[in-house]
Amino acid sequence: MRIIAHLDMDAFYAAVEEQRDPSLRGRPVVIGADPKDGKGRGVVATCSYAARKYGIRSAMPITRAWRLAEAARRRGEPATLFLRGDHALYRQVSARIMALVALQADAFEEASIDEAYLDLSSLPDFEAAEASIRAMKALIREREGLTCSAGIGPNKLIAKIASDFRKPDGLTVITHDHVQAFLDPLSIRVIPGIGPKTAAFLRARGIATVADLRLVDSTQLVEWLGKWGHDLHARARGISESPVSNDWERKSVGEQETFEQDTLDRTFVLERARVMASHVFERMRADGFHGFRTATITVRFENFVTLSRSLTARSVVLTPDALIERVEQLFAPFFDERENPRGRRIRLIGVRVEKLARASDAPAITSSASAPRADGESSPPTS
Ligand code: TTP
Ligand code: CA
Repeated sequence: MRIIAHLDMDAFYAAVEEQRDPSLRGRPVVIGADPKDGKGRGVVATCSYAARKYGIRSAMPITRAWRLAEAARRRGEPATLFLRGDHALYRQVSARIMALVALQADAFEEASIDEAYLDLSSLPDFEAAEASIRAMKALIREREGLTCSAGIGPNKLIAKIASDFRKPDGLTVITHDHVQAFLDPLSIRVIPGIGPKTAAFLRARGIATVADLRLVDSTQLVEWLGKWGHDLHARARGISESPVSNDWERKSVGEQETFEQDTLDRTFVLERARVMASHVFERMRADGFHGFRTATITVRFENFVTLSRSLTARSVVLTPDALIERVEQLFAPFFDERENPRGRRIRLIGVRVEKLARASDAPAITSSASAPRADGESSPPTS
């Protein structure tokens, strides 16, 4: 039987800012784009729990966050501080915490800048695991002045859902025989992989909780959702076999940029895309990878419809120029009727590399590209 823990830092970027400047503590703090007195562009990266009380959330347009903050201020509540964010600092703090935590586990997996899985299966029981995680939380608080929320369960799926169950500074332990009782009353949204669209689809069919989902048989789920239906059938039962991987590889390196003004100026957009591609390639190298196989671009139009397109090479791509070439090829259709028949202006672009390779991984040398894979998702307006 396995014992797996998931740690997730609380309001990570905002908490790091509060730690750097204690006068911010307890105040509404938003990290993200410049709100420019309500005329800013871009989104909220994260915000402190005090700002969440105003309804502000990650990924919300910064203009909306600004309006919520203004409304709160007019009600006489504390004013909100908007910060651009210091990603180099967040990465440093993250690296220190990860190093601290990795030492304590049989296997360790860095899942994102502020989340990690730990395999604690060599401990005698869940009580010992709970004591170990409590000690880890105290250590992180002592060394970095930061709190995190943790979940312990028989697999990664349950550990992850449990860490989100009580936030901030929570610790939730779900032993094997309590998995179903824990999951059943929860919203289907707690299951990783169920986003707003799948949730709406399922709710329209009367499926709102994990208990509801568990009653749907797998052929029905597969009919509705394709192969992912199988996986979902297992997840509704709290089943997940995926290992905590010791030799963790970050799955992608990417960046995106919201333009000051929506534009269809091809020269401008492609120049930004080239700069972004070079930067992404450099960061990938700095992270210890020598190449990638998949290049992905994202385009968000003025009406917020967002499309992604990618190219996967059969062998590892090793040069920044080869990335730039792919990025140009992927963006080209967005300036004509192929991907942009209505001539919509572009609001945001992104560049990402995936299927990353370390020098020891791959025998491959060059770059024969396969056909573009249309894996983009159109999303409805978000504001
Ligand atoms: P999260 O763990 O999703 O959020 P959080 O740590 O701020 O808050 P919580 O207490 O709910 O866990 O993300 C971790 C960091 O990643 C977050 O501090 C900022 C960054 N981030 C973005 O830049 N954009 C986003 O849309 C999200 C969700 C996070
Ligand atoms: Ca977090």
